Amino acid sequence: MHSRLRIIQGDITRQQADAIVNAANSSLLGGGGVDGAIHRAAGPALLAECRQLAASRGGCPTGEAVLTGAGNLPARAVIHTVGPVWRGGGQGEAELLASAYNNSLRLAAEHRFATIAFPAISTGIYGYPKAAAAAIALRTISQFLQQHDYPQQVWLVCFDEESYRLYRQHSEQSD
Ligand code: AR6
Repeated sequence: MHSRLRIIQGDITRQQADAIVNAANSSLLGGGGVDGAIHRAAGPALLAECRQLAASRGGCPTGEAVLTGAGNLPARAVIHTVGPVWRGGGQGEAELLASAYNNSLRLAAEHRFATIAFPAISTGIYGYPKAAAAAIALRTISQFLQQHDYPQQVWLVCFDEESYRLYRQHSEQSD
């Protein structure tokens, strides 16, 4: 695993990173899971900004990412990305999941963010198998870090025990 990548267990809304990533949906108007938790913790300023973005650019397509402020969160910014809904694996899900990570990292690099925290995108409500998603997350982030100086550190924040275990397993395999 890349030395600038960390696997941690916890709640992403509590992370003091320059940016935390939200596993959003294309409407950008909020939802359940980590999206709901981020909006609850950030407060109405974040939703107002998301509404503006949704109106001005019609939301965010799957695999892409957009940046907003962070309202009341300890982070400075939120990068909203949209992972794919799992439909059996034959609908470009792996490429779209890798794009969600890459486009989020690209925004962080453009803004010279030192630290960025990711949840396990698509592995909750969107149903992506957790082991396959963990392998893609680790591989995509490691490749990006090899080619870029920013972000300096990436934190993979696991909310559930299973994601934490899978990330650790996959990271040991790729060492
Ligand atoms: N901190 C870190 N990770 C979390 C947190 C948290 N506070 N809460 C949940 N997770 P999900 P998706 C983990 O369902 O699958 C929303 O309605 C969770 O354990 O949040 O990409 C959006 O609006 C899981 O491992 O996102 C979309 O409609 C991971 O975050 C849809 O859900 C992702 O689970 C997106 O679904």
